[in-house]
Amino acid sequence: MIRNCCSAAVAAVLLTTCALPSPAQIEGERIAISSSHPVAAIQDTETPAQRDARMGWWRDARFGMFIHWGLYSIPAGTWNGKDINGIGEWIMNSASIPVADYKALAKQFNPTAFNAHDIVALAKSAGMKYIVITAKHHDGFAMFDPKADPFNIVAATPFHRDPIRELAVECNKQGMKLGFYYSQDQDWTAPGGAAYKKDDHKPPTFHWDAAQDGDFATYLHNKAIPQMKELLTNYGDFPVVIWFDTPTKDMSPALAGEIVTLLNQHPNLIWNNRLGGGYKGDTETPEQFIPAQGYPGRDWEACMTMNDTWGYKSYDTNFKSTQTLLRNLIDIASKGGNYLLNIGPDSKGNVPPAEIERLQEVGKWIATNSEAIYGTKPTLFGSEAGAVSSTEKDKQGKPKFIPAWNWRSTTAVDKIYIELFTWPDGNFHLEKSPRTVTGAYLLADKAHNPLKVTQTGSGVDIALPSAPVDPIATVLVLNTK
Ligand code: JFZ
Repeated sequence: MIRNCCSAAVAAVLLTTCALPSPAQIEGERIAISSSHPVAAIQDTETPAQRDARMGWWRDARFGMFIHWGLYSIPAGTWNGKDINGIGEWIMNSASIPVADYKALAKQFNPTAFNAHDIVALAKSAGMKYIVITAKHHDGFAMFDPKADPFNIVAATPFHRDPIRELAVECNKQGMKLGFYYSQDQDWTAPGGAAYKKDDHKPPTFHWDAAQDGDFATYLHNKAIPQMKELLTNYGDFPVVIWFDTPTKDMSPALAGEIVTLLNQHPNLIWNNRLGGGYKGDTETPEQFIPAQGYPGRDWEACMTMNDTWGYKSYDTNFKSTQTLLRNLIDIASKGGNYLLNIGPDSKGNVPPAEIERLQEVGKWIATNSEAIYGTKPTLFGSEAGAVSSTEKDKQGKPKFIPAWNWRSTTAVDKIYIELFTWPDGNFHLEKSPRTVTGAYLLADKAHNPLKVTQTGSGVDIALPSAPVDPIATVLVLNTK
């Protein structure tokens, strides 16, 4: 019954269990959580109080900036004169670009307009509390300065600068937190790196260039793990988050355990549920959607794009409105999650103006209403979120959740915040209040002028002025006991 899960590297860890790893089950792109793995992760051993302390800043933050930036910003969605379908950072895979041709892009990468100060200031002005940037995406190109592997922005480009270091310095100066996205499993330019089948971006894996063939464990030992070590130790207080992605079946529990051994050396680190090998990580990561009820009992973060791509595509102008983005933030906060909203800088390092504009508009609202977002608890109500349809079905054939887009709610110890998306005529009526309401005012009203509160049995009525302060969302504050 001796299994290789007790390899020397693994056994060196203090907290080692040798339960037989159940094989990771792949369902679509999600790897099912297995109950046992060869190396105990911090989540398996910490007390609830330790966990609350570790997750505290992240839970309060509610809003972060995702940055997808790399060589794919050069083709920007076009290869050999043809527009390539799909998300921009997948262009090498979608267009089956040979490894040598893709690697050659590095010689042209000179993003002299990149300005770490401005990007951190932009995140701040949007009300974001942390940034997560692609240190290495599936294309294998490192946006930092690793000794492990020369295919990186400092060694292989005329730019010769390390934007991750520059961001780390600025984040320190401006009081922003910084995390790194690292594609630990797919690496399309390293021999042995996994590659999802193109078109649907799902398993099984395949290669389109013989230069990709090789052994996955060797790739992990020679490139991914050494690079992650460098990322974890060379950037001062950062990263506070490691954002893994797209695990395949290649990431066995034993191999993932080697990564966990490394992560365990950084006890404050937060990492997501996409490592693979059966590790559940700290956070659920719904992508491009907001789960109807959040994930009760789990921390979660919805990551979303502003248009239809993560990495820059020159012709994707399908931007969501500020109203949609802001209401997403509120909706997510009301369900106890975080919103990780993406920007995709271009090949010069410029952030698209449409993205800057929207972030600044969101930030304007937050400047007035931050109290209703940061550090709040989820809604005490159920019905305002909507109802399950008795007739309509969703993509998985489950009853469809129909949201009632008229208000959301967030909670503080002695306050209930009501974010009103449509303005009720003169009066806000609550059929049933979860707490006794002792007073009310509009958050945008600096004087906190009291609004008339009338108790109606188990419910309550709040008299409102004739027009909303902000047509996207006006926050009504209920003082409660
Ligand atoms: C992944 C990446 O492939 C993509 O390029 C981007 O970085 C995004 C944030 O993450 O894409 C995924 C990952 C997981 C799912 C879908 C797309 N999923 O779980 O449904």
